[in-house]
Amino acid sequence: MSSKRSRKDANISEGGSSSKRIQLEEDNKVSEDSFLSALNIFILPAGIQKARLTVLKTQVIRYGGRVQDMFDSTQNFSHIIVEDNIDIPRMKRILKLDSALEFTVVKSSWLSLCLRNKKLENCENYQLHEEKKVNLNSPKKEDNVINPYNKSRENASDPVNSSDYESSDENEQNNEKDMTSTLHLKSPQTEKWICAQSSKSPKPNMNKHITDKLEEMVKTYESTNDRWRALGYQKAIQTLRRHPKEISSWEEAKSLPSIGARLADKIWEIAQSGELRKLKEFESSEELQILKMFTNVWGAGPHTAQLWYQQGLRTIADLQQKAHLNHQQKVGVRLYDDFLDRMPREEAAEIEEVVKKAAEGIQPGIIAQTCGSYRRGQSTCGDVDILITHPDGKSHKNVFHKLLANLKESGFLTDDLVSAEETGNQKKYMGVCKLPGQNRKHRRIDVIVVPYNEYGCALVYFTGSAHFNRSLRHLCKKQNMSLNEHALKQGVVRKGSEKIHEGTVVPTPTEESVFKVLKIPYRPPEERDH
Ligand code: DCP
Ligand code: CA
Repeated sequence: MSSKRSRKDANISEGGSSSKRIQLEEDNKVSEDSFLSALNIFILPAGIQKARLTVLKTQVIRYGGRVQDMFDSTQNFSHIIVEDNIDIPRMKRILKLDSALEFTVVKSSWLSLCLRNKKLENCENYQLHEEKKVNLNSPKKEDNVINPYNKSRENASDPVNSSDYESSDENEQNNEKDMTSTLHLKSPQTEKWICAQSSKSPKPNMNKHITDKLEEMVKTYESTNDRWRALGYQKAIQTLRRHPKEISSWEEAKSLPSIGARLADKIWEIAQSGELRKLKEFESSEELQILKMFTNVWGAGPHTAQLWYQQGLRTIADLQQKAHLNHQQKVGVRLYDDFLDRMPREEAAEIEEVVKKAAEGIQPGIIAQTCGSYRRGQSTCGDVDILITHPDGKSHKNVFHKLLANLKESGFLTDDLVSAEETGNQKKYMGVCKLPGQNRKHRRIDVIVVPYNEYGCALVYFTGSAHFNRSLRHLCKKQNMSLNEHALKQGVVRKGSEKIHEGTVVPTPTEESVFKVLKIPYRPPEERDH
């Protein structure tokens, strides 16, 4: 599964280092109208009244801040906002966070205070802290250190990282159960897991005429921020893709996992008539079409789209002329058409070649490998994700800045979206490139530099697909392990969704070793295209 076009979740976490405070000047200007411009927040809806939530979100955006619609633990949030009575364990349970907290969590009354006083107030007295062993050596995280690389990647579309945020625990558990059901086929044995299976199904999708229409429904619900409907449809699509025969009755649809009566109605309607009235309705709604278009601007999510719509903006030209755009949105608007266009894989190969050559010129022996949909063998790619490392374990460190400087000087890199994002020992650049010559389009490019001892896990992660990765992570949980782009750990102890022991790193020098430790058969990249 490929994530939404060129825009993706923040793949690498953490923020706040001083080296990052070189963001484009534009982002740092704080006028009265944008006193919240340093905020990139996520508001946990649990316990907050819907109307108040809407007001908070709208006001934060109104004053230059960013509000992420979905929680993704890999994002660089400046703050997580919670209702005043929510404590950290409850927040972590709702968000299914099981590692130590890396975010500044603040009570919602702090946000109200800022909005009331029209200034960014100190949040110290409103901050929630996790109870943990005191480590006298660890520096205290400053409250108001804001990561200037808050990227407004509002369109995070990883449903498993999202949550219904319903306030009852029962709902939380149901959601977890529900989501897991799409990741394995209702069996604890590892061979039944999505990640243990080849995406090259022996049979083609017998219900493509149905899943194509349902995909359109997902896109619409994503653009209106209706994540749970989008997720419901996604699960049904997965089920239908695997169904060995064409659906021939309502009952047949209804009998399948993740398909309830209402979805069965829709599926049966398409099966019978080839059409879906609801989709037609959506397609004829000017508002929905415009929201969809606005959420396709890089750096804009459903809330920004809604705000623009409420401001009376209707076209991309309107955005260009009248909207208050941040730097990334300006690039997204200017290159709107180019970014929407998936490039042929041959072009991705040419882009890889340019980067590879430049990297080798800086550091002989360097490895530059394009991952993502390209490595999975897809014929078109939304962007190019290039992973860079060096087998000597240290020379990769010299490459990041020099490489980007070279590629900018040659005119290959035309725009920065995120100049440098660091997590642990990994560094990531997100930007725009253009191959030399006539009639070339601007293309989205990510360059990620990783140390060699993290290369195996980084390769697995950045090769994806995102759905495959989610399945891997769930399988890890079942085996008391954890996996991210840095490392595979075993002996992880979880209490509920909380990690009470981080576990120990298992050396995984290659992708094969990751599969081996997880006790699933190795799948080459083209079989991970789930
Ligand atoms: N990734 C992930 N979870 C996400 C987003 C990304 O695990 N929510 C990983 C898996 C993806 C890889 O990062 O394959 C690259 O992300 P892309 O968004 O570039 O996705 P693809 O390359 O798979 O698709 P596209 O062709 O649309 O770029
Ligand atoms: Ca990609």
